Amino acid sequence: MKKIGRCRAHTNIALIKYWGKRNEALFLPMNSSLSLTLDAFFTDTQVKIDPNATEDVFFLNGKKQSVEETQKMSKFLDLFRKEADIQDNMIITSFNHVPTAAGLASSASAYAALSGALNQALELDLDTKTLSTFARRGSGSATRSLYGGFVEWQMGVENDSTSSYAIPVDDASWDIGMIVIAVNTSKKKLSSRKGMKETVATSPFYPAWVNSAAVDLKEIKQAIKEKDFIRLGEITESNGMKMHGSMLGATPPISYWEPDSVRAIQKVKEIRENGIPCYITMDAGPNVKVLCQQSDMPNIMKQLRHDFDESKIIPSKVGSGLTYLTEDDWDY
Ligand code: 2P0
Repeated sequence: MKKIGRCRAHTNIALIKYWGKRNEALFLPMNSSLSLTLDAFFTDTQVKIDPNATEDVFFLNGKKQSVEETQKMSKFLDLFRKEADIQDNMIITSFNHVPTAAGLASSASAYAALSGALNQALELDLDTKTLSTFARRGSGSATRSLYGGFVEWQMGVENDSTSSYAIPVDDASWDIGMIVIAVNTSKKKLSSRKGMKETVATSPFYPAWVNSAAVDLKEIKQAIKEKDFIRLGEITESNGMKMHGSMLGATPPISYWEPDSVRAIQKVKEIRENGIPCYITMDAGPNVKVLCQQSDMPNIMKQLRHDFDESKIIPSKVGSGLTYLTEDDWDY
């Protein structure tokens, strides 16, 4: 056994959203989703297998994590221990490179990087597709962070855990970019996990959301194939809004929006009406992400700066898939 593994994974933003599980224990989603991996936000993780350690230890950004956080992590590590048929404890050291001002959840890049580092440390040699089924069980969205560019997370069949994995769709190397407008970066009051569960259980719009997401996925894949940016943007914006619509139908209603989210949406619409194609999407938080062409980014950012503080506008190029790091790369 190698004993040490190190890996980098980038975060991703869904263009066709995942919002609800059909099997909570196995993190099997209600619908397939599709995302764009972002270069600007990533997690580096090192796994050290330590047969002498009496418990798992988890450091995040140089800080030892609480018993509660570590136990959550240990449950995930158990999946890999079982696969490798070992019982050793592990020291996990993780660094998140998500600008604190970005307000982006890091669970996607975190569980993807951890999965890669475990694969290496335990010498499991799992292929990326199989590894994505492991990452999925840390956080659903992590499934998609194993690949770069546009990535599909296939919902799979019934309760078969091995059938729900990520596949690369396109490397998105055709003038694609994203700008994050960070509206509010404090921790959200309602977690995605709870928010999606309540939406599935109580929203009468939920079945319509699931049906619509399937149609959107088919169409967005066609738009990607044809490199049709306008169509890509239109479907992205529409799909995100429909997800938020399904939440509004929950009892009690769920909304992650804030006044500045609406202000950002209106601004993006205005920029679009002035002739630059750009489209919004939002996740389980108030921040607004703008899908655009990379060549238009300087112009869009200039216009956004009229209404939003410069520190709140964060551009990103398209990100790559998992990168295994050497000892030399690990300069923490
Ligand atoms: C997504 N989100 O597709 C959707 C859109 C938020 C809105 O995946 O319970 O942290 O760990 O599987 O992946 C956020 O939820 O939830 C998310 P769990 P996750 O990106």
